[in-house]
Amino acid sequence: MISYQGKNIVIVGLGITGLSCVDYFLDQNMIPKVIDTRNNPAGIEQLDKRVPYHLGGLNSEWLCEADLIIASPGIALSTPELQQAAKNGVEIIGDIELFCREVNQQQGKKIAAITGSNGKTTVTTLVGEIVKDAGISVGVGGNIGQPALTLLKQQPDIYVLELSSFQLEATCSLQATVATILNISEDHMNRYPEGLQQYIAAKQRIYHNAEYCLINEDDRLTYTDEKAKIISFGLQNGDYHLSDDNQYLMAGNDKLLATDQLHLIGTHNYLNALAALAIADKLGINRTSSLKTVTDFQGLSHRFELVLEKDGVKWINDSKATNVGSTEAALNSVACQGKLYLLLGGDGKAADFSPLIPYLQNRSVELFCFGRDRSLLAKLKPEVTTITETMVEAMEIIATKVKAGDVVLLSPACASLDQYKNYVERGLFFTELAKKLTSETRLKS
Ligand code: UMA
Ligand code: ADP
Repeated sequence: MISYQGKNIVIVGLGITGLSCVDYFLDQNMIPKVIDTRNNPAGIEQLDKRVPYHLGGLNSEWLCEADLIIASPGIALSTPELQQAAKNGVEIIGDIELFCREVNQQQGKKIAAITGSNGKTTVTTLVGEIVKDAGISVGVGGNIGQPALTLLKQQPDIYVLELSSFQLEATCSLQATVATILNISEDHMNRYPEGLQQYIAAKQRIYHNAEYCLINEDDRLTYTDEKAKIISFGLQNGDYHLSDDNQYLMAGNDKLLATDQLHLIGTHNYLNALAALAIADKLGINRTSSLKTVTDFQGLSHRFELVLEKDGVKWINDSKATNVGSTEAALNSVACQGKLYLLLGGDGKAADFSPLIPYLQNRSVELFCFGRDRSLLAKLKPEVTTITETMVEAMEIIATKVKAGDVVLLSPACASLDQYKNYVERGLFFTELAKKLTSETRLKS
């Protein structure tokens, strides 16, 4: 373990990242200090009694006296108190940086590092499954919800990390075996006052010192000038691509898998499968084994998930569509013979929703907009929009209208936090409500 003995360490944020950092230092018999701007942060009950903490604001004195600050991803590095500490010469890093410094000391460990505006969790999970099924020990973590530092104790041969732009901003020692930016579209603009370019720059950090960079041939924003070995995936072009008719996943001229054999649905998911296969190849996984795992992979809940098909109506839960790009992917992939009832709503994080407009033209669609940004969303196609305060009100109306051939799609293009604990709660609520409302409709008829 790298030693931080004698250093005055301050951890900012007491969520799961902050707690994992506290554990990391306690394991070295070092007692860090902790700050959280919230009065009652999630991790306070689990915090070791020996650790001094400051809640309800940032303690500038502690920050400026620190030798090292570990900032959680939820706290912006542009926060004035952090900027002041940095000006005073205090080093500020994130948990992923602590993790990378440790792994760089270990011989023969491989890291697959995955970022992108959308598809990170799907690809990270799939690569993790591929490695595990090949009989190689694997640790899967990062933004996916398992803090990276907790993986060190397992000592796996391969680490598969989902990394957010927030985590990458505070990381400089990552040396991935293979690193990818799956795609880039606008997200988290409330954290990037300088705009998209600042968000892209954070994502691009993933390629630094990587052995292989996996780029998306169809998305120039994922390209890199790094002096690494470049591989690519894409729809028509790229080392890994789809056949002309989308019927096969291909590597060069080799047919890998027929897409109708996959449980994953939608073109975006075929691209995810290609990216996962490319990563697995560069990790040295046996191709036959990888293909079997991809074929068996069921996809993840709340991501373009068909949760109910009843009386000819499909109800799709895509609650994890928390930005415009993911809703575009859903609208691109949804097959609907009748009318599409699209539920949009929540906190748009200062996004520009207008890229959705072309997907709503020349299509039999009704929009239901709810939550904080409902009025902004309603501007997309006002003539066919109903505005409600909540998703429940919208679904109660939809349930009275749907006919065989129709699709009800929750793909909100927004974060859920204005009305729900998280996207999972929103997705479960949609699913339960769909089941309840369709059974009531049947009783009535
Ligand atoms: N917060 C404060 N004051 C503080 C510190 C945090 O108000 O002093 C707030 C943040 O603004 C945020 C919340 O507390 O709303 C949680 O922030 P955190 O940094 O404590 O979060 P953790 O619980 O440590 O979880 C973080 C990631 N959260 C964020 O990036 C906001 C988790 O990603 C990640 O799974 C976890 O570390 C493990 O690596 C979540 C996420 O929403 C799923 N990520 C964003 C996304 O995917 O779009 C980037
Ligand atoms: P992330 O971890 O980046 O948020 P997820 O795999 O959890 O990605 O998927 C989030 C949302 O993005 C879901 O709505 C999903 O259907 C959609 N999605 C998944 N893969 C892609 C992709 N390659 N391009 C665009 N949208 C995608």
